[in-house]
Amino acid sequence: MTDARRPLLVGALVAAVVALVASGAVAVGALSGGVGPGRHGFLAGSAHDAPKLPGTVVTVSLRNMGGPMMGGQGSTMMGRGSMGLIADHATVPHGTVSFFVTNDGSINHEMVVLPLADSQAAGTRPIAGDGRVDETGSLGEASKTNGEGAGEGIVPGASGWMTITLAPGHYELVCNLAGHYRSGMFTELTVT
Ligand SMILES: [Cu+2]
Repeated sequence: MTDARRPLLVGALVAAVVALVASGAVAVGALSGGVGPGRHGFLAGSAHDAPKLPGTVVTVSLRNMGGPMMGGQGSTMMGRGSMGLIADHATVPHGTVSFFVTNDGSINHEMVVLPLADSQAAGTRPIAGDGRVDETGSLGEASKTNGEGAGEGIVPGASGWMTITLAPGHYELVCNLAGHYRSGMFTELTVT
């Protein structure tokens, strides 16, 4: 270690102490103040802000190992791999279908609806060199944080949603971020 770095270290130490004191003050304030106006902010953007969605609503949970939903349940909560895409419906009637998709993991995820041939099983799509599957024929996706439709991905703890019209048939719900399909982020949806 050189002498030149010492002032930096001292500075960092002072900053850390200041931060500690500041956080302590906040904690004390929260304890004595009870429910303050800032409290509600913790829920902003969470599933509690679910919009009213038309048609049959399919609720989807996106998960990965290490996410908050993992607590003690092990891989049974996850599906088939270290990541999972869990829907509360395996079958829905044809017509208007809405998806309310919550990221219960610790990294960004998304949900894309792809057609599934009768002869094809979910999870068997070829995976390209970039770790993703072909999205040809996609019927739509929920990949916007706290919003509808396509976006840059749903951040941990947030939700995205979309509404589409589905004809009878088989579909696959996937997360197509690099490597996520391979890790288990797919499930089949049958439309009757
Ligand atoms: Cu994912």
